[in-house]
Amino acid sequence: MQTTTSDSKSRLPVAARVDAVVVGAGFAGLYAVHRLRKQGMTVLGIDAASDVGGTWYWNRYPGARCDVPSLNYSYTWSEEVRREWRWSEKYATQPEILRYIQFVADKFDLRTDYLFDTRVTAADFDEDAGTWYVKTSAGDRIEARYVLLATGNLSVPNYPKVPGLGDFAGPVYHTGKWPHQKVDFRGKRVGVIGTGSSGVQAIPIIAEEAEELLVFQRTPNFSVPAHNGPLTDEDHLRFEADLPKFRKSLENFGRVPSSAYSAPVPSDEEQRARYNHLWENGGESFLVAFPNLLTSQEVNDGAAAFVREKIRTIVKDPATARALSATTSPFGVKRVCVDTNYFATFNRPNVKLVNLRQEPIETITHNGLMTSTGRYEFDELVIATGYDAMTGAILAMDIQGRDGRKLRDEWAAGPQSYLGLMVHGFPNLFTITGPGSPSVIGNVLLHGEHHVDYVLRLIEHAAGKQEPTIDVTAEAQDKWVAHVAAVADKTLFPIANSWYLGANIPGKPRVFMPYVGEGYRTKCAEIAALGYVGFCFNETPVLSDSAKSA
Ligand code: NA7
Repeated sequence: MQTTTSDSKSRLPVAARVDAVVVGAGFAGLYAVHRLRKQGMTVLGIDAASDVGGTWYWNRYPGARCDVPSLNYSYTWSEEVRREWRWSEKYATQPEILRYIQFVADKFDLRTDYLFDTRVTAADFDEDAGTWYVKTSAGDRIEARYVLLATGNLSVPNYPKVPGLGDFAGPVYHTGKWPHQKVDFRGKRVGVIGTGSSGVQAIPIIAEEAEELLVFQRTPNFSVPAHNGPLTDEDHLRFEADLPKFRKSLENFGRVPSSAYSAPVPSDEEQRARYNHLWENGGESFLVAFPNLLTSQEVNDGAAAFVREKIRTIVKDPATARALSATTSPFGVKRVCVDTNYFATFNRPNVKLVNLRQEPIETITHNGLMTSTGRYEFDELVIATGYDAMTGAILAMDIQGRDGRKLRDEWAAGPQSYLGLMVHGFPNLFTITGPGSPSVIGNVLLHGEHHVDYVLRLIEHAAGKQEPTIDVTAEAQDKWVAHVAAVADKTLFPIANSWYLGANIPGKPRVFMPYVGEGYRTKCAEIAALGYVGFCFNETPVLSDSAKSA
């Protein structure tokens, strides 16, 4: 379907019928549009942003980078793109990643099938017609057989629930909704709330520019050095040669390998040597130092102690070093930050760490904030408090499936799904990298590609029927949800108050959402080989009691 990319405010509402609606113009959404079109279907993509990019459209804060190496964080589906694109650095910056996405969108002319500046507000399934009615903020009403939600796992900004936020007189920037024009911090006193990956990336850069930087930290995070650097043609060629091996490794990828449970506890010397080596190399591979790093408290304690020791050697003031050292959760079970000069930044005379565990924020004021024991003044405020992750963007839409069941009710006690891809009673609706799939664990871009490919195969399998519908059985869904929880429960992941569990959002059910087990792709392939067991094609599954677990 051809549309214009005009501003929603100045265009007339669209009423159209297409084969598929794709919500989101990030990596997964764009690939979905491309694949569906190639399959000969009419497609309409919809995104709230003014252009392609997804998370990389919004996250323009200083220092924003991907913490997965660029060569891995690239589409694998196009030989041409891989041949023509060169990454300049091991970990690409946000502007470079956005240029890459724009390059792909241009090359495959993907924007022509998108409505931008438009938010999907609701989707209702009409059982008789086998059709979804998708409604938008601009008054569009689109009929579609299939709906693919490629809404991203980290796309709904979370604002701190502190009084007085609206009273602050200066500019307030959320890292996940950063302005398009450069923010100039020169000569400014800046406050930053939040020290997750976004804060850890932004703080060193802001510190170089601002006159004074106050970092308000509630919980310190583990961070490992990136050791970023330029990429050469040889690096690209080497990666290209290793690509088949890399692809193969994805089949069995899982954050926690099955060998974790029988692996021995390595000796102290062995651990030290390995951690030293990985610290020198940099990056997330620190997380896979040993198969049982995320299952054995004893092994994990060694890694945590090693990182804390590194912090003590980098940060000169012992009290600040202590405050920056994570102690309340195991290493790696909250997303590990990958940084450039983060800890060393606290040696700068213009940077001060405020430990909110000792003095919680009481209120934001017109020129700063007050904690239980102090008053701090600053001119500009950066909020790096993360996202309503995994489910936030999906539940922001009012989605109604078979029998009038609302997704918000079905997920009231936590997300339910089969393979993190489909929800029982919501036929032809696909959650790309949805909760219950590996999604944010590892490389979300490649998990998105895999999901889109799988959806296309499901659609192909259903094709030929008059009014194809694809659903999943309640039994398959219940088993999968139990399996996702059981795998997580055997690890250290559920201990931490992380966004993986929704613990960062007050009132959100505490349920571990990503699939951390091994061999997700292999499982999906086996299910397909068995005739897509657990899915039902062109038949209404026996509907479970709606929202029975709420
Ligand atoms: P994160 O990882 O959720 O980090 C948010 C940070 O904000 C974290 O340090 C929080 O402390 C802090 N926070 C949240 N609410 C408050 C309040 N009310 N007061 C003080 N501090 C608060 O989000 P990011 O954007 O950094 O990273 C998200 C992901 O994006 C990242 O993992 C990468 O995958 C990319 P807390 O730990 O809750 O005490």
